[in-house]
Amino acid sequence: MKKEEILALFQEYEQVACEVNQVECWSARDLQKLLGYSLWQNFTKVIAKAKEACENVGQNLLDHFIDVNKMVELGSGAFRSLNRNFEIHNKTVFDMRYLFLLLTGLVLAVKTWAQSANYDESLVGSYVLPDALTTLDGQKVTDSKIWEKVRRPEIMSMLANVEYGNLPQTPVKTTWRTVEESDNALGGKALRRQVEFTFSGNGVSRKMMVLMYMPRGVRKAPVFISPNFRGNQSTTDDEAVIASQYSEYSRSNQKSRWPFEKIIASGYAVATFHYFDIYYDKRDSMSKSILPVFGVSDAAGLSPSTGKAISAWAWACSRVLDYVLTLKNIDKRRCIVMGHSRLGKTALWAGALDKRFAMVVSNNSGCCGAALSRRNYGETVGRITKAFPWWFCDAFCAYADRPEELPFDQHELLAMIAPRLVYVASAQEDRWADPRGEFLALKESSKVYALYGKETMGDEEFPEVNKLLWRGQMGYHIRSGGHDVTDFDWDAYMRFADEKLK
Ligand code: GTR
Repeated sequence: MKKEEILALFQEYEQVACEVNQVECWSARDLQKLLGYSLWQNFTKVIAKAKEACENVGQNLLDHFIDVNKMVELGSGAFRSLNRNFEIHNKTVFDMRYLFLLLTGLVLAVKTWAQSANYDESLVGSYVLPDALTTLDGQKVTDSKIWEKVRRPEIMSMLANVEYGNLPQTPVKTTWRTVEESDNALGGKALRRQVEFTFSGNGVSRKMMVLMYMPRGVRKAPVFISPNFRGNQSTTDDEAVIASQYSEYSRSNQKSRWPFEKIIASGYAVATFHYFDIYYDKRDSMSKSILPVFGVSDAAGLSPSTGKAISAWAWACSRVLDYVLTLKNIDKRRCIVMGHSRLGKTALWAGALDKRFAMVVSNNSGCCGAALSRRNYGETVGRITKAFPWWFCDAFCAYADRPEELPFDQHELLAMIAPRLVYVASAQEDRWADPRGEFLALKESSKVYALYGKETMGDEEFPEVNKLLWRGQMGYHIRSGGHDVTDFDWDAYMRFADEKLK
C-alpha cells in the first residue's frame, strides 16, 4: 500500500471514531464500509481475524471488542480503545489505530492474492495429463491385474514421496478409553460415545477425542468418518459433548456442517475428531503435532518425503476406522471417509492409503485434492505450497512453479480409490477450488474404473448446477453456493451410499 493511501485511511479511521461513555470506539459497521465490504457476513470474518491479531499480541479481547448485547447502538463486533494505546509484549506502546491499519493491509493483501488468481477459462491454457494407464517403463495397462500389481503401486509411491509424504514406519501404540457415553442422545434417536485415543511412541504421547453418534436400533450401521475444523463441541449444541483441547470455538459454532439428526435418521453413524488434535494447523506447529510420536520433532528430522499435516490427518482417519471396526453395531463393509476442503484432500489421501474405506467423499477439496494441478485456475500448486508448506512433504514445494513437471496429477489420486466408491462435490461460487478441474480429474480417473468393467464418467459433460451426476462407482455434483458443507451435500452422499454401498 502506498504511503498516501495509508494516511488517507488513517484519517478516515479517525473520522468514524465515536465516544460512548468516555470510551473511544469504532463501529464495525463503519469499518465494514471503510474496508470496502458490502456484505456484513463477509466482514465478520475480518473481525474474527482482528480478534486473532489482538490475542496474538497478548490483549484481552473483552477490552477491545464489544458484543452487541453490551452496546447495542454500536452494532455487533464494535471495536473500542480503552485508553487509545495498548501494550504489546516488548513493552512498546501500540496504537489501536495501527491494528486497523494492519487489518487493512491484511485485507488488501488477501484480496490482491485471491484476485490475481486466474478465473478466466480462456486463459487456462493447454496441458497434457500423465497417463494413468502407462507404466513408468512405458507399458500399457490393459487390465485391473497389471493396474494393481504394477501401476497402482507406482502412482502410490509418487504421491507419497512427492506430494503428501510418508509417515515414518515406527510403531505407535494406540489405546482407547470411553470417556462418556449415552444411549439417549439426539432426542433418544442416537447412541453417543466419546472416546479418547492415546498415541504413544518415541517417549511422547498425544491425545485425540473422537465423538460418535450411532443410530439406535440399527443392527449394522454404515459410518462416516470425518474430521472437523473447529472442535467436537462446534459440531452440535449437545451439551454433553466435550470441548476439544485445542479449540476455543463455542458450542454449535459450525453445527450447520454437521446435520447429525438427519444423518442418524437416515440410519448412518458418524465419527468425528478435531483435526488440531493430530496436527495443529498453523505454521511451525510440528513439535506439538503427532509427528514426535513418529520420532520427528522438528524440521531437521524431516526427509524431503516425510509426511506432515495431511498425511497425519489421513493416518488419524485410519486409526478411527481401526476403532470403529471393533464395534458390533457398525457395518464393516460400509465405512466412509469424508472431508471438506483441506480435510477433503485428507479424505482422498486416507481413502487412497486405506482400502478398508469402501467409499471416499471429497467435499470442495480443490487444489491438491480433487482438482487438476496442471489447470491454471483458482488456487495453484505455487500458491498452496507457499501458504501451507506444512501440509505437504518438502519435495512437493520444488514443483511450486512447474506443476506441468509433476510426475502425476490429481486424477491419479482419485484413481487410487478404484474400484471403490468415490464422490467428488464442488460448489458453484467456490472458484478457488476449481470446480471444473475437480470434475475433469474425476472424469479422467474413469479410465481406471473402466478396467474393472464399471460404468464411468468418461463421456460425461460438466453437469448443470444442483444436478446429481452418478455413474457406476462415481458420483459428482456442483451445487449452488460457496465453499461449505450443506444439507444438499450430505443428502447426496447418503442417497449415493444408500444406492451403491451394499
Ligand atoms: C484455503 C486453501 C484451500 C482449502 C481451504 C480450506 O485457504 O487455500 O486449499 O484447503 O483453505 O481448507 O478451507
